[in-house]
Amino acid sequence: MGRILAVLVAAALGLGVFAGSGSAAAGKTWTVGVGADSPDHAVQLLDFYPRTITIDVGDTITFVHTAVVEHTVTFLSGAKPPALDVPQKDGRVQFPAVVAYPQGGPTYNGTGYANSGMLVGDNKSWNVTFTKPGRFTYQCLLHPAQVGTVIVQPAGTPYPKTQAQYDALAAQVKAHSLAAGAKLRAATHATKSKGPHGTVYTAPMVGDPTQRIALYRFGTDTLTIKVGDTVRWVMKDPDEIHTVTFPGTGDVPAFIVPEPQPQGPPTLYYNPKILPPAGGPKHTGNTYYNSSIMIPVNPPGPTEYTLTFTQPGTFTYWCVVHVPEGMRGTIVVTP
Ligand SMILES: [Cu+2]
Repeated sequence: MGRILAVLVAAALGLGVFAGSGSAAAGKTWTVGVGADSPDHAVQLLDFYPRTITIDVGDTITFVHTAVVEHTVTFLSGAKPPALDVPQKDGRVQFPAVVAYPQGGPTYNGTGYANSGMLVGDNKSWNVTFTKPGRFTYQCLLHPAQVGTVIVQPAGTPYPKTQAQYDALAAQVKAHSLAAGAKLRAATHATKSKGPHGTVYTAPMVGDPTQRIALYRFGTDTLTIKVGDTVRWVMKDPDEIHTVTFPGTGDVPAFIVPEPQPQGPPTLYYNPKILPPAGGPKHTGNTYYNSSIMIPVNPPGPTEYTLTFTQPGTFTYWCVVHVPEGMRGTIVVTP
């Protein structure tokens, strides 16, 4: 008897007989993509797909990380975003846990702080169920112009779009933005000017926040110069941070150093090696040179870094923040 009942229940579920009763109360689950990039990761789209989604009370959104670079999905409910750097008494600078790790959820009613934590690597998705109607904005804490909106209608309100329609629109927006990013990349080069001693090359780090595009390259991937010439890197992207770091003969330093704790997740610190500038203004050989973190806003820091090359050779440098995305450049210094 029990077996027959089980078979009937399974058949009923398969036919959707119960749809509209028990399963509807659980709400529908939607998917929003977080970030996107070009296959070589040079063009980063700091966006959500779709950017605005309309759902009903009781529905859940699964935010799925769809890029390499870290993002967060963070509902601030009108509060200010937390600082990204917290100086400690011992001189180290912490990357705060409230940014790095999930907090709040799995429901959101329009108040309080609900954060996915950094979506990166294995931490690929975050679920939130919306319990109150309203219009709620959220952002990536690491890229403040990356903002999305969830419109929550009262339960049972017909949906304006299906997931398939959102996905199709998102694919169009993504393709358009990737094309714009490719154009920006093609148009971005180091420029030459005459200095008091040799040529000065200005290498721009750019993005287009109005189109939510960031370039994770240094303008000209391989720049060939002469001994005595100067390279000036200029950070112009208000929605990003970068470094210019020549590792020398060592490894590329980590940006964030985790410190294991007796309990819970590790505490995260900015690598003290990359915070201060290093090496001075003259590049005299294959040793460590570092710009420090270049940041135009929130709060503004250094936006320029200059090196005069005094020795021939081939020198590769990295942005230590964006190593997984291949943000590197090479200076070839000819005699
Ligand atoms: Cu970078």
